[in-house]
Amino acid sequence: MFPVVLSKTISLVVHHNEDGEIMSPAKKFSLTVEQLSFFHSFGYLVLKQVFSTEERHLIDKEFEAALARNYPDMPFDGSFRHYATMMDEDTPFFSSLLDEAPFLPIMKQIYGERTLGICADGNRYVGNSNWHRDTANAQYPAQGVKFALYLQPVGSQTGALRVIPGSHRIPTDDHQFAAGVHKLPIQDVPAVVLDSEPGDVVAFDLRIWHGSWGGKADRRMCTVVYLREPETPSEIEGLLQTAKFNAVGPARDFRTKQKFFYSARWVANSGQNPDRANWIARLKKYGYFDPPGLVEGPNVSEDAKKDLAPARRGHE
Ligand SMILES: O=C(O)CCC(=O)C(=O)O
Repeated sequence: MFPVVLSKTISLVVHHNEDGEIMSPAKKFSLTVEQLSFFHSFGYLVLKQVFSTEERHLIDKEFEAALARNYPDMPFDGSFRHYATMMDEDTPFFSSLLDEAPFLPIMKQIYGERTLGICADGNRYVGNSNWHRDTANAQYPAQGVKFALYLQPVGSQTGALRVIPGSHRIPTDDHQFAAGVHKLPIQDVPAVVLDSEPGDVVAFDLRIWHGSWGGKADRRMCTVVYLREPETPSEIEGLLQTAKFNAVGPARDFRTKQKFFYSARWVANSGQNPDRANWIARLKKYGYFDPPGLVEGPNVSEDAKKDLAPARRGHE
């Protein structure tokens, strides 16, 4: 494992707690040259204690609210994964993590102006996650980075993320490698286990081979996801595939009450966040928001659902 202590500076962004009190200033982080080089070569980083105790409590509370909103009639019983986007007014602190520090400054180091903020969400997992890549299983893989926050301690026997270092660089069409990974029990694939404590963040390239083993029902994890702006026709296709998946995947695979991925409010960007405005303008240009169901509005058509392959992700 490669634990990382980030260099911290103070940002100007101020957050309020549930009582409206000003919280300690949000911390702004930047990666060192060595950390950036490690990320590019090996495809992951563990960022230790990014969030304070107060921030962690706020995240826990917003997580509860978001998940409860999406399953009003189906309390979590461990039979399937629960999922909720966390980008709206009921999760103000977590929503801000997509638009602001600590993740956005790091992303600007990794992708520069090609960074596109895509989503923030919460998950209640059930059991193991089979080995998979988040985008590179698709014909046209999008490139991106996921920041994962495990809300409980996780280790090698209790559902910590495990990654095959450097595997984000393996070509999509290397089917022999994929077959080799899938032949072995999850825990026997040579990999690095990324132990994590509440407050830590595990960052990984979406193309890296990853999975988890030994987790019990209700392993709680939030993510913040960015993509790299596409340049070539096949990269544009990768972005559009992601849009199509996001449009119907959560409702279909995780039976969420919410039948859209982005609220009308998120897309309206009423807080006038300049970075979000910029992402939305660029995403619109590619037709990212076009699939029915992606943005709050008329119901998703059955045709749009049928168009999609089954869940791309390797977990329930
Ligand atoms: O924690 C897990 O079980 C897997 C997480 C994962 O695969 C993901 O977020 O892409």
